[in-house]
Amino acid sequence: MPSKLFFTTILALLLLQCGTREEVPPKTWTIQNLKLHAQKAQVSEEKVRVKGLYVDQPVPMLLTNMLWPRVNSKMPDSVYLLLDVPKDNSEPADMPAYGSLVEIEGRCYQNVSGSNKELSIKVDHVRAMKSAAAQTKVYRPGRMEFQDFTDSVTAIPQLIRSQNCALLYSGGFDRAGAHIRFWNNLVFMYKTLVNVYGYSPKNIVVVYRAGTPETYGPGSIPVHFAAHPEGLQDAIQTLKSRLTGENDLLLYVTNHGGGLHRSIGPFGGRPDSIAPDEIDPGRFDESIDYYDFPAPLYDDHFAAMIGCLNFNKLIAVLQPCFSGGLLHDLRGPHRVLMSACKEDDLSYEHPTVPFDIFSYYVISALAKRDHRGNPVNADTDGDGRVSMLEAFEHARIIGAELDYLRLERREEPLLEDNGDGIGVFRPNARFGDGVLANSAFL
Ligand SMILES: [Ca+2]
Ligand SMILES: [Ca+2]
Ligand SMILES: [Ca+2]
Ligand SMILES: [Ca+2]
Repeated sequence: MPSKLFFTTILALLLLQCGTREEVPPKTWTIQNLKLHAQKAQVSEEKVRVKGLYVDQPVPMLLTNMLWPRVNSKMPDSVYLLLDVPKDNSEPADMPAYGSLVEIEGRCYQNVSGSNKELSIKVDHVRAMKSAAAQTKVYRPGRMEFQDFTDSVTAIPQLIRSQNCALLYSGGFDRAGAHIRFWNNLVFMYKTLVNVYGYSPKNIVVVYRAGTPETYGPGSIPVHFAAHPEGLQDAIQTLKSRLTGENDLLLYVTNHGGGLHRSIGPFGGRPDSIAPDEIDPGRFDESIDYYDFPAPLYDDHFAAMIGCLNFNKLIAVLQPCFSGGLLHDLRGPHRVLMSACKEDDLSYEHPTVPFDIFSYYVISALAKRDHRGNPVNADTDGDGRVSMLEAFEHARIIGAELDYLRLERREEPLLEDNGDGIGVFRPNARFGDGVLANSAFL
């Protein structure tokens, strides 16, 4: 009898304990602390609560700050947390608005995606921290907005086909970093080259993410190679066979870039220790991201690859953060190089359309229309053609007018074409940087 009483007591205690455990709410974490915790301990189906800003693009995530998805530099690991949203809960009506502050409850787990070890939350509950009405409306980048652009461009006659070549590149780092705007930028540039300037599709090499095109929207373009070292090398080999020394090469890079930020410090990139060539005060090599690959592409290697190509003239439009630092590496005669920002600074997404600011205005100027087909006239000298100098000036002036996110300092595009590797913010057609760009056309 005493033993029966003993077991009953133990059973009651166990049940009580289990019941109590069930009722203990999961610990509330910040994104940063949960990431630190996951680095130290193995997390597996651990129940957690996390607060953050919710976004659903390019994949569902919590963020510490809405600036991160806007800049063209890889997000630090501590500022975002991937979310697994259950299918039956993924209807827009059930999910919070883009950019709103939420508390997520769910179970965290780690998996390996490409070269990255990712921490994700399987979402059980989402609670908005403010009512929908109280939320500040945040611009959510869309996927279909360039549909009108593709419809508005008509193919030009076979008669005036261009012999020029192009390399269009975007890596994106990983699925959390590969923004929709990178693809939109590529599509806008590709359509402009083919439909407005008569580039032959066989002379345009597209290197993008894992090597396959996005499937959304009717504006799809071919993708030839994956954005990893072998893919880029294959792209260079292809261009070698297309370039004769008499045709031009357009190089367009839209992506994340790394370098030395003037106030934040290192942000990717690397100290210029291997074959030193840098002249900036920080002596830093800039980098461009691949997709799902552990190391980035450094400017020295990129410049060497471009340098082995036999083009008549190189026209480069460089969108990544720190892209001003690529100008010195890529310098040379017969080269018009333009960057979205300075060597020590970030470049940004456009605040109201799903493109990057600098790229959007350069491409619109060249296309003579925006992505919706509205006419754009950047031909300031009225000769009926848009020179690379006119396209740069159009982007520089309109970009400067955008008081984007009330940033203390906006991005400052640079143009370099006199071969000294130093870009200027105000080029001109008569002397120094700008002379070559004034006579350079697609
Ligand atoms: Ca370098
Ligand atoms: Ca550099
Ligand atoms: Ca003109
Ligand atoms: Ca210069």
